Amino acid sequence: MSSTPGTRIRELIVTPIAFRDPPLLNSNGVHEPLALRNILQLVLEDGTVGLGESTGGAVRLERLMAAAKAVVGMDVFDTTAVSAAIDAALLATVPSSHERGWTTSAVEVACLDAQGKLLGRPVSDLLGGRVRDAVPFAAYLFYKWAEHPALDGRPAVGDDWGEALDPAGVVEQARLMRERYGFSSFKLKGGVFPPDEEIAAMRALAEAFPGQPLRLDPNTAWTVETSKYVARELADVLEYLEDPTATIPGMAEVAKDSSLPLATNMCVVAWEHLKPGIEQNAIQVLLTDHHYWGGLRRTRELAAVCEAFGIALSMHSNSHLGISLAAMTHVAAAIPNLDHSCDTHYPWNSADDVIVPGTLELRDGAVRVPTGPGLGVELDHEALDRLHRVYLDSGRRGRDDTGYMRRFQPDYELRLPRW
Ligand code: GKR
Ligand code: MG
Repeated sequence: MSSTPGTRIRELIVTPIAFRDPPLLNSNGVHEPLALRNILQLVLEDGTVGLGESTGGAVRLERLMAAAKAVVGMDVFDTTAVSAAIDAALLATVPSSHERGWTTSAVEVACLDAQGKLLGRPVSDLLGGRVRDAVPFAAYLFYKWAEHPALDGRPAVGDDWGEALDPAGVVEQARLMRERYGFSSFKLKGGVFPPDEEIAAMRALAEAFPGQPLRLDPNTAWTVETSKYVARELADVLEYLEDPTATIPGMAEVAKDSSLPLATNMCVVAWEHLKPGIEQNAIQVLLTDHHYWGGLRRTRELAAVCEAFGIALSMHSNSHLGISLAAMTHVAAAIPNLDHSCDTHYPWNSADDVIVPGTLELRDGAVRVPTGPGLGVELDHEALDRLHRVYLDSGRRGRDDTGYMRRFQPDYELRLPRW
């Protein structure tokens, strides 16, 4: 591809950061006090900067650094070649296409942000234009402790969400989520307590929020038989049940027995999983995630595949900040067949954002699609420097929910399925 002077990539700067995260429980343990992300600044020869955000940790950081070497001198509009160059650079050391996808995706988002800035158009326009002005999100509810307990001389760290360890606590958290952000659909992260307790929590939510969409995601904490049982019990309560059990064949077994749609962000996470997933009718809803499906354009293509095969679409999230939220919002705005509100961890982490406040706001359970050039968000350099220092000082280089849980419950074991 020929390139206009100035549109070639001069440098890709990757900055690892750490930000506060509450003690959220899941089937693997509990979130540590700091979550990790990598922030990308793709600098073009003319000085334009495209932003990206990806999961954190030393392993992903190293791959992004390899990508940074591979893309120098390439044209920012040539995203297919940019992704191919990164893929080729990682192939020998990263055999999984899903794993390579995390890296190519982050860089593609930064390219699209830069393209939008050069053209003076929002990223949603580069994806075919927005079909909605605001993107609906679900309240992402977690069982949680009231605070991170004191540890190794560090005092306890509380937050303003309180404890949620039973149905009443979950309903209270949902009320707070609705009060603060206006959410009208709710997802509970399950796989923490025995299934009957989580069934009771979902029933309590249904009673507290009649007619509002609800979903439950135990991250494969259950056997096929337990999953069938929960699916039967909650058939009239949930819009979908997410990853009750592991693997495509496991999910297919549950689906045979259930009228409740099954959703995943765990067993279909790469292009080669689509064929078996569809052939075995393992899933009825796919949670897309541009962070590993190859970026925003590939997510748009994935939506078309899902449309062709009658698979409904929702969106997955991990702990994240505003650059990711902006990217999620742009791509969700450009997908006609988005059937469910998207997931977001943003309320848990937004206090430590790296973007200048003002553009992105969760209001009435939705985020208005930014209309400024590119992603429409601006990097707060001071916040980035501060969170980078937090990362360096913390010594943390990966996520370990299980290890952290063991600090408080030494006999805690990671067992999947647990029930
Ligand atoms: O943050 O604890 C968490 C979630 O469990 C996250 O790790 C999952 O990737 O949100 C995710 C999901 O929907 O499975
Ligand atoms: Mg999930």
